Amino acid sequence: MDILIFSPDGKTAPFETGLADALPGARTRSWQPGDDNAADYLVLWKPNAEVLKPRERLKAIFNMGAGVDAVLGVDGEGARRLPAGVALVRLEDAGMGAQMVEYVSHAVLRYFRRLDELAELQAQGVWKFLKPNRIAEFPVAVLGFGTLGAQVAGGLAALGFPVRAWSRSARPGRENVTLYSGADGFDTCVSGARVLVNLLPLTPDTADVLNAKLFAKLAPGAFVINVARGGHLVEADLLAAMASGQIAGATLDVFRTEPLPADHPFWRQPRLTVTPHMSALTLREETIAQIAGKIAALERGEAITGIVDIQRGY
Ligand code: NDP
Ligand code: OXD
Repeated sequence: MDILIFSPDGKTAPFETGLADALPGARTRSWQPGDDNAADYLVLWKPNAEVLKPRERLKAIFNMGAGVDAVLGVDGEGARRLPAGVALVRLEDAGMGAQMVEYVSHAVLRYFRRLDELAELQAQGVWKFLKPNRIAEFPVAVLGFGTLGAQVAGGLAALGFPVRAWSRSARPGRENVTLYSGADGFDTCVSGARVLVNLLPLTPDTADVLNAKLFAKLAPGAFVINVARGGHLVEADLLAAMASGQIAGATLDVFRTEPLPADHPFWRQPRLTVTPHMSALTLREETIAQIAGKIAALERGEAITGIVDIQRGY
């Protein structure tokens, strides 16, 4: 069995070794320009068109991340260059859920406990009591109730926040999380929310979802947390909503252009936290174990989870 590995940063050697160790008999190699030789499996992140060219024996493509937007392209052009009949498989959690819960909980609590305002007062040497927020009156809306969104929603509910979440398909929520779906559900989910968390996949349906219309539906002075993709956020709308006070602040981990350009206005917004796409890192050991487990299952002729629906885009 041949496994071909690609990552634009070229740091594929540990995956070659890890997958070979986990799958005795497997031959692993890192892609080099011009390599159009046969492979049974492709393991990749942000592939170029050459890597995705049809190749003999290819059975499945494993994406080394949860989001497949870099493979499919937001307008679906990537989907058209995928070899026909070959399953695209994404990472499911692989240690990212716990990291997302930590990151988002921290951002929500920081805003809820008014810690940024207190830090500003401290910088001015001002001892001033700030009225605490009441948790029961602090609804948080989580867009996306999948592998990561459901864990984040559950974590925030466990802290005591009234949590609403939004998914494409209608189904029951979970303890202390009210789940909405569809366009009507969207409005109810976000209306009056004090915090908005985005954990949707980037697809043609979800691109630009964080926009002025949505910000206007939130409670005045709400807080926005985007940990999904930069293409979800209309950046100018966020800056305008922050200037008007409709949005008090934001924590952003993902951007339309990454790294965020040095002259981008987001760097200079005092109430905006920028982190370099690290709210939930792809963990090497967990990733290798998950992909190797699925390859072994496919080789035994068993079904696997995490297969992307190309039409839906996630
Ligand atoms: P999942 O596919 O498990 O979940 C996606 C969720 O979004 C599902 O609940 C799905 O609904 C919902 N959804 C999709 N499209 C729509 C739509 N049009 N309307 C309403 N709901 C919709 O993805 P994950 O939870 O694993 O990951 C989510 C995203 O997080 C990734 O795609 C990636 O972009 C981002 N990410 C960011 C990381 C970072 O470091 N910043 C790390 C990892 C992931 P349904 O349940 O009905 O299918
Ligand atoms: C992912 C990511 O999608 O790291 O896994 O952004």
